[in-house]
Amino acid sequence: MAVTRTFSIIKPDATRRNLTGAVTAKLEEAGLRVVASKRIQMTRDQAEGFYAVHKERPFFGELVDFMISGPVVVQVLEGENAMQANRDIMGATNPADAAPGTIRAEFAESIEANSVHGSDSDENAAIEIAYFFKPEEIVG
Ligand code: RTP
Ligand code: MG
Repeated sequence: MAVTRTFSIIKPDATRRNLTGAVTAKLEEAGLRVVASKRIQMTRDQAEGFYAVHKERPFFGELVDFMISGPVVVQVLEGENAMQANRDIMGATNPADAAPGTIRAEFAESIEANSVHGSDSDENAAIEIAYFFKPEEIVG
């Protein structure tokens, strides 16, 4: 299997509860390596641009409000089949459906305040990484 990169966000519900380290530990235990990381306060424009794909969904406005409600930690993760490995350790979008041991099962508060984002394809991973990081900020 190829070593690839994916993009992760530790969402405001997790930073608010001081779970940045706990979430990152789960990612590392799953074999992923953090090769870039920064804590930022997203602007409304930045969040709307990031979630543009969800613009027509009924939860778009609430999602943007939530994502700018506090700091987030944006990260680039590297590992074997990183996108899928990250999706697996994140668990299902709704924590009620998330498998035991996953980040969302252990930490998420609700379907919206679900602690983490992870890219859903290698193609989107590349787009999302470039949205937040310059190449020289990523050190593999
Ligand atoms: P993510 O993009 O954050 O990694 O999560 P995902 O792929 O599992 O979920 P997606 O369908 O892409 O939805 C993006 C985020 O929108 C919020 N959401 N709220 N109120 C709702 O019904 C609802 N559904 C989704 C969640 O924060 C979800 O992660
Ligand atoms: Mg998604």
